[in-house]
Amino acid sequence: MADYAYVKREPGYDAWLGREPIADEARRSYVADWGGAVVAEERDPLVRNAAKELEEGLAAMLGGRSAQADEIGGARRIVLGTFGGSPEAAQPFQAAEMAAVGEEGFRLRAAADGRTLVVAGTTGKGVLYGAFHLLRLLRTGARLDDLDVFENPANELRMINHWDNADGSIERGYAGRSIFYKDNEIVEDLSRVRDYARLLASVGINALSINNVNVHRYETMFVTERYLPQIAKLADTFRDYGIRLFLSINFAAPIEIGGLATADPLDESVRAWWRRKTEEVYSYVPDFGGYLVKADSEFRPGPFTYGRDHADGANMLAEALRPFGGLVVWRCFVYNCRQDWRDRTTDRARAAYDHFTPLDGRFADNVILQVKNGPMDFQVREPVSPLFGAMEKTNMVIEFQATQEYTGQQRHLCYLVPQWKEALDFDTYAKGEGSTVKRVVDGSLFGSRHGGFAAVSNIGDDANWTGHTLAQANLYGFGRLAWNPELSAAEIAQEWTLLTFGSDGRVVRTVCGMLLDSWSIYESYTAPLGVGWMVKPNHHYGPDVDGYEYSMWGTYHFADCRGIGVDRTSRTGTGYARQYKGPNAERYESLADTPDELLLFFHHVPYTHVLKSGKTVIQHIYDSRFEGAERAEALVARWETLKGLVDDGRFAQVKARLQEQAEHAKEWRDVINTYFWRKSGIPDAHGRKIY
Ligand code: GCV
Repeated sequence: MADYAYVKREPGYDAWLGREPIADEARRSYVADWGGAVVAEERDPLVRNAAKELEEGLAAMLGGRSAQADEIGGARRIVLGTFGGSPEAAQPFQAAEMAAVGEEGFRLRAAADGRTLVVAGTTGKGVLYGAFHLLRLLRTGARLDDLDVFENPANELRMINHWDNADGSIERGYAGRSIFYKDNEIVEDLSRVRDYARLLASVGINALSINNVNVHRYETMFVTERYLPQIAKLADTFRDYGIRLFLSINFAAPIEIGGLATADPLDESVRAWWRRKTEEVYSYVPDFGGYLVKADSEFRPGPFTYGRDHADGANMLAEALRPFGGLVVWRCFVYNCRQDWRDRTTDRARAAYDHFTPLDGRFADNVILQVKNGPMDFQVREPVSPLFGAMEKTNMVIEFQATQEYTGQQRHLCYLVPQWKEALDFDTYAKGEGSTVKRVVDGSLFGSRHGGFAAVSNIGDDANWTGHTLAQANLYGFGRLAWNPELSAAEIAQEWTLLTFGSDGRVVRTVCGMLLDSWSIYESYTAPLGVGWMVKPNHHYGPDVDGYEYSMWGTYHFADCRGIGVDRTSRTGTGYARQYKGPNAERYESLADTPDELLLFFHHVPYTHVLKSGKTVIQHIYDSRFEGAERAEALVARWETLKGLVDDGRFAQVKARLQEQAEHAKEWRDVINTYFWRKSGIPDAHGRKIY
């Protein structure tokens, strides 16, 4: 793991909490005027951290001076506090205004005296979020004179899932090694972990699972004395920033470390074991969040071994956690990963719905099902999982993948917020029009007790956290969206760019433009029309059209000399399209109505099939690969216009990644085009070079 003192000085380390002074002089003096002093009288550690963040953030914006009134000379003050603990913070608000602020919400207001800016919340956590919001406003140029902001988060759970292993490796990690572990121990120096907690809190993340959902030998022992004292220290660090710690557990732990002969969730000795373990965990971490569980999925143990179902398994853990207010986050990524590719009746896309919908109503109220955004596995394009909207009596969290396993592994630029927005805005029609996914997971559609967002982390110990500097925008965007799913992808891109690179108009326009184009660029040179995969097996980087075609993983495209795609209609295919409700089912059942970008996910068509765009499928395959590779190349040129406007370190880092992307996009173009030309025998209408 890189040395903390060293990485801290590296470009990109501060990410969107950058330390650069505000460049514009008029703005700087305006901020200085308002930021004369930061006043916080409560002892609550979160209020203290809020004040510290504001003080340090202001000092940085103003050029490194300490933000004390006499030194900066500002006439006004910023007052922070809770309504209950600080009369001065409560003063500008009516009772009803205070009552409307939830546990994690905040209000910012320029008080009538014209001298005080108030950051107030019901709890210290709200004050902390308010302070970070104010810092964001200060950096992004907001007027403060009439400031009046009121926010509550839309979602209860705003969670990051780490796939970090105790040996320091990270499953699907593309930004170095784990910041938590080395050689099967938890690191002693938590300075970097603390900086991470600050970054997460600044975008409203309030929950974190710290180990891989594939729980191996050492991580199985995380619920024992061997690790709990160190885990408690991690939890302390995160607690100061309002983040609750969760652990991924091994369903077979009662056997592997408990000396029992079974892990049957209905066996009383197994239940008692989990109750005892859980009590022990809470004795070290009193506000422990709960367990994240991958069970009966990709060779992980689970209740199926004992003839039990997912509700039996989840409810056993829920029972152990209930006395302490803990949650079970139970993943729905369950499918047959030992499928015979010759078997055309089994469809992996159907699996989660088929497994879980019969269990609706059986899960305890402190169980939340965690459902990947799509039915397969974080492809660049998938339909939205039909599980959303299909379980009225079950709590649900949506799972996104910030780590770019299938979207360029942080070597390619792929800003995922637009993809996530599409999933969140998707109408499930579960209770008629307007039954969007975001309303399923925020709990408002079915009145669920719990819900929210989770994302698989994209950070590691690389100095800039995410490998590709611009991939920081995905972590930032996830947090912002989990807090407020109504923000647009463009607004989030703009905020992130302003905070990360400053306010130069050319930088902001160029970086935002690149971010917003990047998903479509990545999609266009990789797998066509929603078919997915076509990647090299195991590591999933780079093109291999048949890499998974004759494997056991259930991810096929069925290309032959005549056509391509998976028939998922109910009339002639797997019937997956019928898992959707009303107009969605009709749309996907119909070849004519399925949108082009998902065509091959739902239908097997000849290469000569004409798309809504007017092109044939084969011509679309060729055109989009050629265009995608060109657009990837153009990203390099777009970035180069920022030379001298972005610091040299980050400029060079991003440029190198974009150049690699441009080269690799050509590889994608040529492999895909050659494959389909050879399969179909149909030449490119424009006679371009295909090998
Ligand atoms: C953590 C995909 C990834 C696996 C991952 C799995 C999951 O299959 O390739 O690395 O395992 O998803 O989400 O559990």
